[in-house]
Amino acid sequence: MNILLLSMPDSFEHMPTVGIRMPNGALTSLAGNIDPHHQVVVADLILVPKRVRETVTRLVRETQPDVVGLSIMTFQRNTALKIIELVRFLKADVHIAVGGYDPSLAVEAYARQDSSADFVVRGEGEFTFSELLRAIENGRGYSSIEGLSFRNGREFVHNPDRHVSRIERDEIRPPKRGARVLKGYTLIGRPVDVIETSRGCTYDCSFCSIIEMRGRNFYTYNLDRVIDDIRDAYDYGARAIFIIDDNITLDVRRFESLCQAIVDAGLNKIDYTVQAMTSAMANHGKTLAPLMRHAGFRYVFLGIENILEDDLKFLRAKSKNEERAHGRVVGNATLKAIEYIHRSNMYVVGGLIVGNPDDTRESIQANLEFARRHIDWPYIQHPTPYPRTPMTKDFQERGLIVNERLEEYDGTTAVVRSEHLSAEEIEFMRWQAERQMKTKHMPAALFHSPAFVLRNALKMLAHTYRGSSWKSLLGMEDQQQVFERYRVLRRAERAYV
Ligand code: B12
Ligand code: SF4
Repeated sequence: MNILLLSMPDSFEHMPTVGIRMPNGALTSLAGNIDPHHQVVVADLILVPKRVRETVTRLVRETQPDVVGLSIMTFQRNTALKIIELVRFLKADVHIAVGGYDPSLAVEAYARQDSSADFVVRGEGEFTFSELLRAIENGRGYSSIEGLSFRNGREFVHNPDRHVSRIERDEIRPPKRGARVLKGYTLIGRPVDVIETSRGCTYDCSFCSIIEMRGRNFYTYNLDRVIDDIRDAYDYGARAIFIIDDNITLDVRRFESLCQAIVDAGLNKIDYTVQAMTSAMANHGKTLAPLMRHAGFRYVFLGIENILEDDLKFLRAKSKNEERAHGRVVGNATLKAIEYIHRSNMYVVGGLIVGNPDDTRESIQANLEFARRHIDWPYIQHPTPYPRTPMTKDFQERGLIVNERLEEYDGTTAVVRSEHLSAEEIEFMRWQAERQMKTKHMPAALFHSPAFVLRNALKMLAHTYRGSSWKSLLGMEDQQQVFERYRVLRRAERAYV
Protein backbone atom coordinates (compact mmCIF):
# COMPACT_ATOMS: atom_id res chain seq x y z
CA MET A 1 0.00 0.00 0.00
CA ASN A 2 0.99 3.63 -0.32
CA ILE A 3 1.41 5.44 2.98
CA LEU A 4 1.78 9.19 3.44
CA LEU A 5 2.90 10.43 6.87
CA LEU A 6 2.64 14.12 7.78
CA SER A 7 3.80 16.26 10.70
CA MET A 8 2.15 19.61 11.27
CA PRO A 9 3.47 23.01 10.13
CA ASP A 10 2.66 24.92 13.34
CA SER A 11 5.82 26.25 14.91
CA PHE A 12 6.71 27.69 18.22
CA GLU A 13 8.02 31.13 19.17
CA HIS A 14 11.40 29.84 20.38
CA MET A 15 11.90 27.75 17.23
CA PRO A 16 11.55 30.37 14.47
CA THR A 17 11.56 28.55 11.17
CA VAL A 18 14.07 31.02 9.75
CA GLY A 19 16.77 29.33 11.90
CA ILE A 20 15.31 26.07 13.25
CA ARG A 21 13.46 23.43 11.23
CA MET A 22 13.70 19.98 12.78
CA PRO A 23 12.33 16.70 11.49
CA ASN A 24 9.71 14.81 13.46
CA GLY A 25 11.28 11.72 15.03
CA ALA A 26 8.06 9.76 15.33
CA LEU A 27 7.26 9.55 11.63
CA THR A 28 10.56 8.08 10.49
CA SER A 29 10.38 5.57 13.33
CA LEU A 30 6.90 4.54 12.16
CA ALA A 31 8.17 4.37 8.56
CA GLY A 32 11.00 2.05 9.63
CA ASN A 33 8.68 -0.31 11.43
CA ILE A 34 5.93 -1.07 8.95
CA ASP A 35 6.19 -4.08 6.64
CA PRO A 36 8.84 -3.37 4.02
CA HIS A 37 6.62 -3.92 0.98
CA HIS A 38 4.69 -0.69 1.67
CA GLN A 39 5.71 2.51 -0.15
CA VAL A 40 6.07 5.15 2.54
CA VAL A 41 6.58 8.89 2.22
CA VAL A 42 7.26 11.25 5.15
CA ALA A 43 6.65 15.01 4.87
CA ASP A 44 7.43 17.43 7.70
CA LEU A 45 5.17 20.39 6.93
CA ILE A 46 7.29 22.65 9.14
CA LEU A 47 9.48 22.93 6.03
CA VAL A 48 6.67 24.53 4.01
CA PRO A 49 4.59 26.60 6.47
CA LYS A 50 3.45 28.99 3.75
CA ARG A 51 2.65 26.28 1.20
CA VAL A 52 0.76 23.71 3.23
CA ARG A 53 -2.31 23.39 1.02
CA GLU A 54 -0.30 23.14 -2.22
CA THR A 55 2.17 20.68 -0.71
CA VAL A 56 -0.46 18.35 0.75
CA THR A 57 -2.44 18.50 -2.51
CA ARG A 58 0.66 17.69 -4.57
CA LEU A 59 1.72 14.83 -2.28
CA VAL A 60 -1.73 13.24 -2.27
CA ARG A 61 -1.89 13.48 -6.10
CA GLU A 62 1.64 12.10 -6.56
CA THR A 63 1.61 9.31 -3.97
CA GLN A 64 -2.05 8.26 -4.25
CA PRO A 65 -2.00 7.13 -0.61
CA ASP A 66 -4.13 4.30 0.73
CA VAL A 67 -3.40 5.52 4.25
CA VAL A 68 -2.51 9.01 5.48
CA GLY A 69 -1.11 9.40 9.01
CA LEU A 70 -0.79 12.67 10.92
CA SER A 71 1.37 13.38 13.98
CA ILE A 72 -0.24 16.04 16.16
CA MET A 73 0.48 18.12 19.28
CA THR A 74 -2.35 19.92 21.05
CA PHE A 75 -1.61 23.37 19.67
CA GLN A 76 -1.63 21.85 16.19
CA ARG A 77 -5.10 20.30 16.49
CA ASN A 78 -6.98 22.89 14.45
CA THR A 79 -4.45 22.77 11.63
CA ALA A 80 -4.60 18.97 11.71
CA LEU A 81 -8.40 18.91 11.48
CA LYS A 82 -8.24 21.18 8.41
CA ILE A 83 -5.57 19.00 6.78
CA ILE A 84 -7.71 15.92 7.45
CA GLU A 85 -10.62 17.59 5.65
CA LEU A 86 -8.37 18.54 2.74
CA VAL A 87 -7.02 15.00 2.40
CA ARG A 88 -10.55 13.54 2.54
CA PHE A 89 -11.66 16.03 -0.15
CA LEU A 90 -8.72 15.08 -2.38
CA LYS A 91 -9.18 11.32 -1.96
CA ALA A 92 -12.52 10.29 -0.54
CA ASP A 93 -11.66 6.60 0.03
CA VAL A 94 -8.38 7.17 1.88
CA HIS A 95 -7.90 5.76 5.41
CA ILE A 96 -6.85 8.50 7.83
CA ALA A 97 -4.98 7.72 11.06
CA VAL A 98 -3.83 10.21 13.68
CA GLY A 99 -1.27 9.77 16.46
CA GLY A 100 1.04 11.59 18.85
CA TYR A 101 0.35 13.47 22.08
CA ASP A 102 -2.90 15.18 21.22
CA PRO A 103 -4.81 12.27 19.69
CA SER A 104 -3.53 9.96 22.45
CA LEU A 105 -4.61 12.22 25.28
CA ALA A 106 -7.74 13.77 23.72
CA VAL A 107 -9.18 10.91 21.62
CA GLU A 108 -12.65 12.45 21.80
CA ALA A 109 -11.54 15.43 19.67
CA TYR A 110 -10.89 13.09 16.74
CA ALA A 111 -13.76 10.70 17.38
CA ARG A 112 -16.38 13.41 16.87
CA GLN A 113 -19.09 12.86 14.26
CA ASP A 114 -17.83 15.79 12.19
CA SER A 115 -14.21 14.61 12.14
CA SER A 116 -12.98 12.61 9.17
CA ALA A 117 -10.33 10.64 11.06
CA ASP A 118 -10.88 6.88 10.86
CA PHE A 119 -8.29 5.72 13.38
CA VAL A 120 -6.56 7.05 16.47
CA VAL A 121 -3.31 5.33 17.43
CA ARG A 122 -2.91 5.91 21.16
CA GLY A 123 0.54 5.95 22.78
CA GLU A 124 3.56 4.44 21.06
CA GLY A 125 2.80 3.81 17.44
CA GLU A 126 5.26 1.40 15.84
CA PHE A 127 3.46 -1.89 16.49
CA THR A 128 -0.10 -0.55 16.50
CA PHE A 129 0.34 1.21 13.15
CA SER A 130 2.05 -1.76 11.57
CA GLU A 131 -0.78 -4.07 12.69
CA LEU A 132 -3.34 -1.54 11.48
CA LEU A 133 -1.83 -1.54 7.98
CA ARG A 134 -1.93 -5.34 7.89
CA ALA A 135 -5.58 -5.30 8.95
CA ILE A 136 -6.50 -2.72 6.28
CA GLU A 137 -4.58 -4.63 3.60
CA ASN A 138 -6.13 -7.97 4.44
CA GLY A 139 -9.63 -6.63 5.08
CA ARG A 140 -9.55 -8.00 8.63
CA GLY A 141 -11.33 -6.33 11.53
CA TYR A 142 -9.60 -3.96 13.92
CA SER A 143 -10.93 -5.13 17.24
CA SER A 144 -7.84 -7.12 18.25
CA ILE A 145 -5.35 -4.29 17.72
CA GLU A 146 -4.28 -2.95 21.11
CA GLY A 147 -3.78 0.80 21.43
CA LEU A 148 -6.19 1.53 18.57
CA SER A 149 -9.45 3.49 18.50
CA PHE A 150 -11.46 3.18 15.28
CA ARG A 151 -14.63 4.42 13.67
CA ASN A 152 -17.32 1.79 13.33
CA GLY A 153 -20.38 3.26 11.66
CA ARG A 154 -21.59 6.15 13.82
CA GLU A 155 -19.51 5.27 16.85
CA PHE A 156 -15.86 5.09 17.79
CA VAL A 157 -14.57 1.89 19.38
CA HIS A 158 -11.67 2.08 21.84
CA ASN A 159 -9.58 -1.10 22.09
CA PRO A 160 -7.58 -1.78 25.28
CA ASP A 161 -4.26 0.04 25.71
CA ARG A 162 -1.05 -1.48 24.40
CA HIS A 163 1.74 -2.02 26.91
CA VAL A 164 4.70 0.33 26.68
CA SER A 165 7.42 -1.36 24.67
CA ARG A 166 10.79 -2.32 26.15
CA ILE A 167 12.21 -0.69 23.07
CA GLU A 168 15.34 -2.84 22.80
CA ARG A 169 13.78 -6.17 23.64
CA ASP A 170 10.73 -5.53 21.46
CA GLU A 171 13.01 -4.77 18.53
CA ILE A 172 11.85 -1.46 17.27
CA ARG A 173 13.72 -1.18 14.00
CA PRO A 174 15.76 1.96 13.16
CA PRO A 175 14.10 5.00 11.58
CA LYS A 176 13.76 5.21 7.82
CA ARG A 177 15.17 8.63 6.92
CA GLY A 178 15.08 7.86 3.22
CA ALA A 179 11.29 8.20 3.30
CA ARG A 180 11.47 12.00 3.76
CA VAL A 181 10.59 13.96 0.66
CA LEU A 182 10.86 17.61 1.71
CA LYS A 183 14.16 19.41 2.14
CA GLY A 184 15.54 22.22 4.29
CA TYR A 185 16.06 20.94 7.85
CA THR A 186 18.34 23.32 9.71
CA LEU A 187 19.67 24.26 13.11
CA ILE A 188 21.08 27.74 12.55
CA GLY A 189 22.63 26.79 9.25
CA ARG A 190 23.62 23.18 9.91
CA PRO A 191 21.53 20.33 8.49
CA VAL A 192 19.85 18.83 11.54
CA ASP A 193 18.34 15.47 12.41
CA VAL A 194 16.89 13.84 15.51
CA ILE A 195 17.87 10.55 17.18
CA GLU A 196 16.59 8.78 20.27
CA THR A 197 18.53 6.69 22.79
CA SER A 198 15.78 6.04 25.36
CA ARG A 199 12.08 6.55 26.03
CA GLY A 200 10.26 7.56 29.16
CA CYS A 201 10.88 9.26 32.46
CA THR A 202 10.38 8.25 36.07
CA TYR A 203 9.57 11.74 37.38
CA ASP A 204 6.07 13.22 37.32
CA CYS A 205 6.28 16.97 36.74
CA SER A 206 2.74 18.31 36.80
CA PHE A 207 2.97 20.12 33.44
CA CYS A 208 4.39 17.22 31.44
CA SER A 209 2.21 15.03 29.25
CA ILE A 210 4.50 12.08 29.35
CA ILE A 211 3.16 10.31 32.42
CA GLU A 212 -0.39 10.14 31.07
CA MET A 213 1.02 9.11 27.72
CA ARG A 214 3.14 6.15 28.86
CA GLY A 215 3.33 5.96 32.67
CA ARG A 216 6.51 6.33 34.72
CA ASN A 217 9.18 4.14 33.14
CA PHE A 218 12.51 4.39 31.38
CA TYR A 219 13.70 2.06 28.62
CA THR A 220 16.90 2.34 26.66
CA TYR A 221 18.31 1.33 23.30
CA ASN A 222 21.60 -0.52 23.13
CA LEU A 223 24.45 1.95 22.48
CA ASP A 224 25.55 0.15 19.30
CA ARG A 225 22.13 0.82 17.82
CA VAL A 226 22.36 4.46 18.89
CA ILE A 227 25.76 4.90 17.25
CA ASP A 228 24.47 3.27 14.05
CA ASP A 229 21.50 5.65 14.13
CA ILE A 230 23.77 8.69 14.53
CA ARG A 231 25.94 7.44 11.66
CA ASP A 232 22.84 6.99 9.50
CA ALA A 233 21.76 10.57 10.27
CA TYR A 234 25.27 11.76 9.42
CA ASP A 235 25.22 9.84 6.14
CA TYR A 236 21.93 11.54 5.30
CA GLY A 237 23.74 14.87 5.76
CA ALA A 238 23.13 15.82 9.40
CA ARG A 239 25.79 18.01 10.99
CA ALA A 240 23.67 18.83 14.03
CA ILE A 241 21.64 16.35 16.05
CA PHE A 242 18.87 16.88 18.58
CA ILE A 243 18.51 13.98 21.00
CA ILE A 244 14.77 13.65 21.56
CA ASP A 245 14.93 11.46 24.68
CA ASP A 246 12.46 12.44 27.35
CA ASN A 247 15.17 12.34 30.01
CA ILE A 248 18.55 10.89 29.02
CA THR A 249 20.08 12.04 32.32
CA LEU A 250 18.15 9.43 34.32
CA ASP A 251 21.14 7.14 33.80
CA VAL A 252 24.24 9.31 33.93
CA ARG A 253 26.71 6.42 33.63
CA ARG A 254 25.05 5.30 30.43
CA PHE A 255 25.06 8.86 29.11
CA GLU A 256 28.79 9.08 29.83
CA SER A 257 29.33 5.80 27.96
CA LEU A 258 27.36 7.21 25.04
CA CYS A 259 29.61 10.31 24.95
CA GLN A 260 32.66 8.04 24.90
CA ALA A 261 31.13 5.85 22.17
CA ILE A 262 30.46 8.96 20.05
CA VAL A 263 34.10 9.98 20.40
CA ASP A 264 35.35 6.44 19.63
CA ALA A 265 33.18 6.31 16.51
CA GLY A 266 34.57 9.65 15.29
CA LEU A 267 31.07 11.15 15.35
CA ASN A 268 32.06 14.05 17.62
CA LYS A 269 32.30 16.38 14.62
CA ILE A 270 28.52 16.75 14.87
CA ASP A 271 26.92 19.47 17.08
CA TYR A 272 24.63 17.81 19.62
CA THR A 273 21.75 19.29 21.61
CA VAL A 274 20.20 17.42 24.53
CA GLN A 275 17.64 17.98 27.26
CA ALA A 276 18.97 17.50 30.81
CA MET A 277 17.88 17.67 34.43
CA THR A 278 19.63 20.26 36.58
CA SER A 279 20.16 17.73 39.40
CA ALA A 280 22.01 15.32 37.11
CA MET A 281 24.19 18.11 35.71
CA ALA A 282 24.95 19.53 39.16
CA ASN A 283 25.64 16.20 40.81
CA HIS A 284 27.68 14.65 37.97
CA GLY A 285 28.72 17.66 35.88
CA LYS A 286 32.34 17.56 36.96
CA THR A 287 32.95 14.41 34.90
CA LEU A 288 29.90 14.47 32.64
CA ALA A 289 30.18 17.99 31.21
CA PRO A 290 33.76 17.69 29.85
CA LEU A 291 32.88 14.34 28.31
CA MET A 292 29.80 15.84 26.67
CA ARG A 293 31.84 18.66 25.22
CA HIS A 294 34.41 16.22 23.91
CA ALA A 295 31.60 14.30 22.20
CA GLY A 296 30.41 17.46 20.43
CA PHE A 297 27.56 18.64 22.67
CA ARG A 298 26.93 22.35 22.15
CA TYR A 299 23.51 23.22 23.59
CA VAL A 300 22.12 21.75 26.82
CA PHE A 301 18.44 22.34 27.34
CA LEU A 302 18.11 22.57 31.13
CA GLY A 303 14.72 21.92 32.71
CA ILE A 304 15.14 24.60 35.39
CA GLU A 305 11.38 25.25 35.38
CA ASN A 306 11.54 27.90 38.13
CA ILE A 307 13.99 29.27 40.66
CA LEU A 308 11.45 29.70 43.48
CA GLU A 309 10.67 26.84 45.86
CA ASP A 310 6.90 27.40 45.92
CA ASP A 311 6.66 27.35 42.14
CA LEU A 312 8.80 24.23 41.95
CA LYS A 313 6.44 22.59 44.40
CA PHE A 314 3.43 23.48 42.23
CA LEU A 315 5.23 22.18 39.13
CA ARG A 316 6.21 19.01 41.03
CA ALA A 317 9.74 19.66 39.80
CA LYS A 318 11.49 20.08 43.14
CA SER A 319 13.28 16.75 43.32
CA LYS A 320 14.75 16.98 39.84
CA ASN A 321 16.29 20.32 40.77
CA GLU A 322 18.03 19.24 43.95
CA GLU A 323 21.73 19.28 44.55
CA ARG A 324 22.93 16.41 46.70
CA ALA A 325 26.07 15.69 48.69
CA HIS A 326 26.76 12.55 50.74
CA GLY A 327 23.24 11.33 50.10
CA ARG A 328 21.64 14.54 51.44
CA VAL A 329 19.90 17.43 49.71
CA VAL A 330 22.12 20.49 50.05
CA GLY A 331 20.34 23.03 47.85
CA ASN A 332 18.99 23.95 44.43
CA ALA A 333 21.02 22.47 41.60
CA THR A 334 20.51 25.12 38.96
CA LEU A 335 23.50 27.42 39.39
CA LYS A 336 25.94 24.56 39.80
CA ALA A 337 24.55 22.82 36.71
CA ILE A 338 24.95 26.03 34.69
CA GLU A 339 28.48 26.50 35.99
CA TYR A 340 29.57 23.03 34.87
CA ILE A 341 28.02 23.51 31.44
CA HIS A 342 29.67 26.89 30.95
CA ARG A 343 33.02 25.67 32.24
CA SER A 344 32.99 23.08 29.44
CA ASN A 345 32.17 25.75 26.84
CA MET A 346 28.63 24.59 26.18
CA TYR A 347 25.55 26.82 26.09
CA VAL A 348 22.53 26.68 28.36
CA VAL A 349 19.08 26.77 26.82
CA GLY A 350 17.10 27.69 29.92
CA GLY A 351 13.68 26.11 30.28
CA LEU A 352 11.65 28.18 32.74
CA ILE A 353 7.90 28.33 33.41
CA VAL A 354 6.42 31.63 34.57
CA GLY A 355 2.80 32.55 35.25
CA ASN A 356 2.00 29.84 37.78
CA PRO A 357 -1.15 30.24 39.93
CA ASP A 358 0.42 32.18 42.79
CA ASP A 359 2.92 34.15 40.71
CA THR A 360 3.20 37.86 41.37
CA ARG A 361 5.01 40.50 39.34
CA GLU A 362 7.99 40.11 41.67
CA SER A 363 8.21 36.32 41.40
CA ILE A 364 8.12 36.49 37.61
CA GLN A 365 10.71 39.28 37.58
CA ALA A 366 12.99 37.17 39.79
CA ASN A 367 12.90 34.36 37.24
CA LEU A 368 13.40 36.67 34.27
CA GLU A 369 16.30 38.38 36.00
CA PHE A 370 17.86 34.99 36.68
CA ALA A 371 17.49 34.06 33.03
CA ARG A 372 19.03 37.36 31.94
CA ARG A 373 22.09 36.76 34.07
CA HIS A 374 22.72 33.07 33.70
CA ILE A 375 21.34 31.48 30.57
CA ASP A 376 22.41 31.75 26.95
CA TRP A 377 19.15 31.15 25.11
CA PRO A 378 15.78 31.60 26.81
CA TYR A 379 13.16 28.90 26.49
CA ILE A 380 10.72 30.56 28.86
CA GLN A 381 7.16 29.35 28.71
CA HIS A 382 3.85 29.80 30.43
CA PRO A 383 2.12 26.90 32.11
CA THR A 384 -0.17 25.40 29.49
CA PRO A 385 -3.09 23.13 30.39
CA TYR A 386 -2.51 20.24 27.98
CA PRO A 387 -5.05 17.40 28.06
CA ARG A 388 -4.98 15.24 31.17
CA THR A 389 -1.89 16.66 32.88
CA PRO A 390 -2.17 17.14 36.67
CA MET A 391 -1.51 20.86 36.15
CA THR A 392 -4.57 21.19 33.93
CA LYS A 393 -6.73 19.89 36.78
CA ASP A 394 -5.19 22.41 39.21
CA PHE A 395 -5.83 25.32 36.86
CA GLN A 396 -9.39 24.15 36.18
CA GLU A 397 -10.18 23.81 39.87
CA ARG A 398 -8.89 27.30 40.56
CA GLY A 399 -10.76 28.77 37.59
CA LEU A 400 -7.62 30.30 36.10
CA ILE A 401 -7.90 29.15 32.47
CA VAL A 402 -8.86 32.21 30.41
CA ASN A 403 -8.27 31.03 26.85
CA GLU A 404 -9.67 27.89 25.23
CA ARG A 405 -8.28 28.52 21.72
CA LEU A 406 -6.05 25.49 21.37
CA GLU A 407 -3.96 26.90 18.53
CA GLU A 408 -2.63 29.35 21.13
CA TYR A 409 -1.54 26.52 23.47
CA ASP A 410 1.98 26.83 22.13
CA GLY A 411 3.72 27.54 25.42
CA THR A 412 4.55 31.19 24.77
CA THR A 413 0.98 32.48 24.70
CA ALA A 414 -0.28 32.87 28.26
CA VAL A 415 -3.63 31.08 28.33
CA VAL A 416 -3.95 30.99 32.11
CA ARG A 417 -3.83 33.85 34.58
CA SER A 418 -2.38 33.82 38.08
CA GLU A 419 -4.25 34.84 41.24
CA HIS A 420 -2.51 38.23 40.99
CA LEU A 421 -1.89 38.97 37.31
CA SER A 422 -3.83 38.76 34.06
CA ALA A 423 -2.61 36.43 31.30
CA GLU A 424 -1.71 39.47 29.14
CA GLU A 425 0.43 41.00 31.91
CA ILE A 426 2.29 37.73 32.36
CA GLU A 427 2.91 37.26 28.65
CA PHE A 428 4.02 40.87 28.22
CA MET A 429 6.68 40.51 30.92
CA ARG A 430 8.14 37.37 29.35
CA TRP A 431 7.97 38.73 25.80
CA GLN A 432 9.72 41.96 26.70
CA ALA A 433 12.55 40.28 28.60
CA GLU A 434 13.18 37.52 26.10
CA ARG A 435 13.80 39.67 23.06
CA GLN A 436 16.96 41.12 24.57
CA MET A 437 18.16 37.76 25.81
CA LYS A 438 17.87 36.29 22.32
CA THR A 439 19.80 39.15 20.78
CA LYS A 440 22.62 38.56 23.27
CA HIS A 441 23.27 35.11 21.79
CA MET A 442 23.65 36.41 18.22
CA PRO A 443 27.47 36.93 18.41
CA ALA A 444 28.00 33.29 19.52
CA ALA A 445 25.80 32.08 16.64
CA LEU A 446 27.65 34.38 14.24
CA PHE A 447 31.01 33.04 15.33
CA HIS A 448 29.86 29.41 14.88
CA SER A 449 27.94 29.79 11.61
CA PRO A 450 29.10 33.09 10.07
CA ALA A 451 27.78 32.56 6.55
CA PHE A 452 24.30 31.54 7.69
CA VAL A 453 23.97 34.25 10.32
CA LEU A 454 25.20 37.00 7.99
CA ARG A 455 22.75 35.87 5.33
CA ASN A 456 19.82 35.62 7.76
CA ALA A 457 20.64 38.13 10.51
CA LEU A 458 18.03 40.63 9.38
CA LYS A 459 15.31 38.00 9.12
CA MET A 460 16.25 36.60 12.53
CA LEU A 461 16.16 40.04 14.15
CA ALA A 462 12.94 40.87 12.34
CA HIS A 463 11.39 37.72 13.82
CA THR A 464 12.61 38.45 17.34
CA TYR A 465 11.50 42.09 17.20
CA ARG A 466 8.36 41.72 15.13
CA GLY A 467 5.79 44.34 15.96
CA SER A 468 8.50 46.97 16.42
CA SER A 469 8.62 50.21 14.46
CA TRP A 470 11.34 52.83 14.03
CA LYS A 471 9.53 54.88 16.64
CA SER A 472 9.53 52.07 19.18
CA LEU A 473 13.20 51.28 18.51
CA LEU A 474 14.02 54.92 19.25
CA GLY A 475 12.03 54.72 22.49
CA MET A 476 9.28 57.02 21.24
CA GLU A 477 6.51 54.45 21.40
CA ASP A 478 5.09 52.49 24.28
CA GLN A 479 6.21 48.81 24.39
CA GLN A 480 2.64 47.82 25.12
CA GLN A 481 1.66 48.99 21.62
CA VAL A 482 4.48 46.93 20.10
CA PHE A 483 3.26 43.92 22.07
CA GLU A 484 -0.26 44.37 20.72
CA ARG A 485 1.10 44.48 17.14
CA TYR A 486 3.23 41.39 17.83
CA ARG A 487 0.14 39.51 19.04
CA VAL A 488 -1.80 40.40 15.90
CA LEU A 489 1.08 39.18 13.72
CA ARG A 490 1.45 35.98 15.75
CA ARG A 491 -2.25 35.27 15.42
CA ALA A 492 -2.07 35.73 11.64
CA GLU A 493 0.87 33.31 11.40
CA ARG A 494 -1.31 30.54 12.80
CA ALA A 495 -3.46 30.32 9.69
CA TYR A 496 -1.51 27.58 7.95
CA VAL A 497 -4.22 25.98 5.82
C1 B12 B 1 11.81 16.15 21.56
C2 B12 B 1 10.66 17.03 21.88
C3 B12 B 1 10.61 18.26 21.27
C4 B12 B 1 11.60 18.69 20.24
C5 B12 B 1 11.05 18.19 18.89
C6 B12 B 1 12.07 17.65 17.96
C7 B12 B 1 11.35 16.99 16.81
N1 B12 B 1 11.16 17.72 15.75
O1 B12 B 1 10.94 15.85 16.91
C8 B12 B 1 11.53 20.22 20.38
C9 B12 B 1 12.48 20.72 21.44
C10 B12 B 1 11.78 20.96 19.09
C11 B12 B 1 10.11 20.39 20.92
C12 B12 B 1 9.41 21.53 20.79
C13 B12 B 1 8.13 21.69 21.26
N2 B12 B 1 7.45 20.82 22.02
CO1 B12 B 1 8.10 19.07 22.43
N3 B12 B 1 8.66 17.40 23.12
C14 B12 B 1 9.66 16.64 22.80
C15 B12 B 1 9.63 15.37 23.65
C16 B12 B 1 10.63 15.49 24.80
C17 B12 B 1 9.90 14.08 22.89
C18 B12 B 1 9.07 13.89 21.62
C19 B12 B 1 9.64 12.79 20.78
O2 B12 B 1 10.15 13.01 19.70
N4 B12 B 1 9.58 11.54 21.24
C20 B12 B 1 10.07 10.37 20.50
C21 B12 B 1 9.03 9.88 19.50
C22 B12 B 1 9.48 8.60 18.83
O3 B12 B 1 7.88 9.61 20.29
P1 B12 B 1 6.50 10.36 20.05
O4 B12 B 1 6.69 11.69 19.50
O5 B12 B 1 5.67 10.21 21.25
O6 B12 B 1 5.85 9.45 18.92
C23 B12 B 1 5.31 8.18 19.18
C24 B12 B 1 3.80 8.20 19.46
O7 B12 B 1 3.34 9.43 19.98
C25 B12 B 1 3.16 7.82 18.17
N5 B12 B 1 2.92 8.81 17.14
C26 B12 B 1 3.35 10.06 17.03
N6 B12 B 1 2.92 10.60 15.89
C27 B12 B 1 2.20 9.69 15.22
C28 B12 B 1 1.53 9.73 14.01
C29 B12 B 1 0.85 8.59 13.57
C30 B12 B 1 0.16 8.60 12.27
C31 B12 B 1 0.82 7.43 14.38
C32 B12 B 1 0.13 6.22 13.92
C33 B12 B 1 1.50 7.39 15.61
C34 B12 B 1 2.17 8.52 16.02
O8 B12 B 1 4.10 6.90 17.65
C35 B12 B 1 5.42 7.40 17.89
C36 B12 B 1 6.38 6.25 17.97
O9 B12 B 1 6.09 5.39 19.04
C37 B12 B 1 8.15 15.36 24.14
C38 B12 B 1 7.81 14.49 25.30
C39 B12 B 1 8.22 14.86 26.72
N7 B12 B 1 8.70 13.97 27.49
O10 B12 B 1 8.11 15.94 27.14
C40 B12 B 1 7.80 16.85 24.14
C41 B12 B 1 6.38 17.26 23.78
C42 B12 B 1 5.91 16.40 22.65
N8 B12 B 1 6.52 18.64 23.31
C43 B12 B 1 5.51 19.38 23.62
C44 B12 B 1 5.39 20.74 23.28
C45 B12 B 1 4.17 21.45 23.82
C46 B12 B 1 6.32 21.39 22.50
C47 B12 B 1 6.31 22.86 22.13
C48 B12 B 1 4.97 23.45 21.71
C49 B12 B 1 6.78 23.76 23.23
C50 B12 B 1 7.48 23.07 24.31
N9 B12 B 1 6.76 22.80 25.37
O11 B12 B 1 8.66 22.86 24.21
C51 B12 B 1 7.36 22.92 20.99
C52 B12 B 1 6.68 22.91 19.62
C53 B12 B 1 7.55 22.42 18.52
C54 B12 B 1 7.17 22.94 17.20
N10 B12 B 1 6.49 22.18 16.37
O12 B12 B 1 7.46 24.07 16.89
C55 B12 B 1 4.51 18.64 24.45
C56 B12 B 1 3.25 18.27 23.69
C57 B12 B 1 2.04 18.42 24.59
C58 B12 B 1 0.80 18.20 23.85
N11 B12 B 1 -0.19 17.67 24.55
O13 B12 B 1 0.67 18.52 22.70
C59 B12 B 1 5.35 17.42 24.95
C60 B12 B 1 4.56 16.15 25.21
C61 B12 B 1 6.05 17.89 26.23
C62 B12 B 1 5.11 18.29 27.33
N12 B12 B 1 4.99 19.56 27.60
O14 B12 B 1 4.48 17.50 27.97
N13 B12 B 1 9.69 19.24 21.50
S1 SF4 C 1 11.72 15.35 34.20
FE1 SF4 C 1 11.19 16.12 32.13
S2 SF4 C 1 10.40 14.33 31.00
FE2 SF4 C 1 10.42 13.82 33.21
S3 SF4 C 1 8.33 14.25 33.93
FE3 SF4 C 1 9.60 16.10 34.31
S4 SF4 C 1 9.39 17.40 32.44
FE4 SF4 C 1 8.60 15.33 31.93
